[in-house]
Amino acid sequence: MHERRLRVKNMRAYERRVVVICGKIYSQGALMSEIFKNIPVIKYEGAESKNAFAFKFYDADKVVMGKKMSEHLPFAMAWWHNLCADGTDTFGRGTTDKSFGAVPATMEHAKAKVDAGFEFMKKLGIRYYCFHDVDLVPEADDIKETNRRLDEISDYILKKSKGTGIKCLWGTANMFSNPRYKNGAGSTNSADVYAFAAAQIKKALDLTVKLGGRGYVFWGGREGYDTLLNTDVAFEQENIARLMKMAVEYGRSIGFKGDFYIEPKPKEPMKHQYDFDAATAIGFLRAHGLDKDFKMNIEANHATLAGHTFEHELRISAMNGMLGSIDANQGDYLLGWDTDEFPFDVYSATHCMYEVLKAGGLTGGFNFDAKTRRASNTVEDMFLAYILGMDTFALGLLKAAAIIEDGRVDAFIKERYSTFTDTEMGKKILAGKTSLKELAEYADKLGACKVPSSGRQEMLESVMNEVMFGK
Ligand code: XLS
Ligand code: CA
Ligand code: CA
Repeated sequence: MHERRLRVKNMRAYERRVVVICGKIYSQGALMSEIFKNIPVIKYEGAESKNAFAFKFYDADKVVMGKKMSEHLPFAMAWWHNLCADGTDTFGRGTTDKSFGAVPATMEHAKAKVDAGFEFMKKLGIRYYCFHDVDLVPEADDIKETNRRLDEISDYILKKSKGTGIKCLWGTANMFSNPRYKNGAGSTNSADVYAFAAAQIKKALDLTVKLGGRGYVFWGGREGYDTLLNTDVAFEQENIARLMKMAVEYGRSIGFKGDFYIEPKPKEPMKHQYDFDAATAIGFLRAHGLDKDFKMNIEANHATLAGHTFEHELRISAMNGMLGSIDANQGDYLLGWDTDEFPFDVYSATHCMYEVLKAGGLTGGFNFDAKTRRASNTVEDMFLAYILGMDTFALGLLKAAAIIEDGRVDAFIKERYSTFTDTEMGKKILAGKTSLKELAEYADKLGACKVPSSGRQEMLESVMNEVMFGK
């Protein structure tokens, strides 16, 4: 690589060094000037606006069902997709420049990402971010050096966040990219790798607490297996539970009061992942006595990969008291993998917000675990993508509130089960005060059983359309 160093006068107040690599200019040393110069602060202008750089539906202070939109929707920026991902895919290298004027894979670059991230969040009115340890700094060969870098960058983030109100939503350790995790982290066959995973979790928890995080995520991308011919599933699952227990113990000992989350996903990168879906993860947590400290972080795209709807996963979590946080994205029904697209499906967002409203809100928030398409490769696209996602969920919130206020769906569901709530025998069943013998005698007396009432699915879907699109 041809590298030429020179010094130039900073256009602003002080001198900074720049490095030219392959004809591109990168700065060295912290540059405090505006990074997204052509992007304004994004404001709410309403549905009539044709300004691409304005919210049409996300009106932070608007009160919906007694709470401001910004409180219903604690949005978070995903450090990895927004500040690190450059459009690289299996077939080609990056299309998007995320250097932010610094030499990639240096601490200057790490700081430039912080500068870019905070400017980005401030311009969009986003109050939270989520991170993996290695999104923040380049990982060194020696973990002690990585940890030193993490201390330096977290000091810088804290300084940067002063007076902004911007905080961490959740942190996590990346236990899937480094080759040492090829056989898993908690589920690895190597005790040394297990120790490295523990060390990363410990540090990521320290960072989460330092940065005011509400939650800590376990996404088990490599916790699973490809073939039973080389795998002891029971052994691996117990080791994962041991690691989680140690994480809870350590987290509580350093004052972490938030929730731990499991983020279920059925596959990718492993063929079979242990946290297949919410029901599987909840069963695992209960079996290992972890259910008091853990909740779910439900990702829309993971739900559909598991063959469920987003709202199904939310409902299963909520009814078990374990709906913690949401990774708000969407997949593509024609592609069978995790595409992490920015959400535009208002039906899905409405179903999601219906579940969230019914559950009384989230203890976590809405992290946009989403990336712009490879072809959408400009800084403008980064903003346009978040405007789309935030507007989609704002619309979802408005429509879900309208469905609840309309009342027809709730009334229908109540009526649908009324043979249990309004008849003698139904009440006895619910109270657990009957037996197979008594029920059999009751059935005998009935002789023939009536077919139950219509499910009226089409009528209810019409109600949804009417509430969503009617005046
Ligand atoms: C990957 C996951 C991951 C988690 C955090 O599919 O979505 O990004 O959210 O490790
Ligand atoms: Ca995903
Ligand atoms: Ca995710």
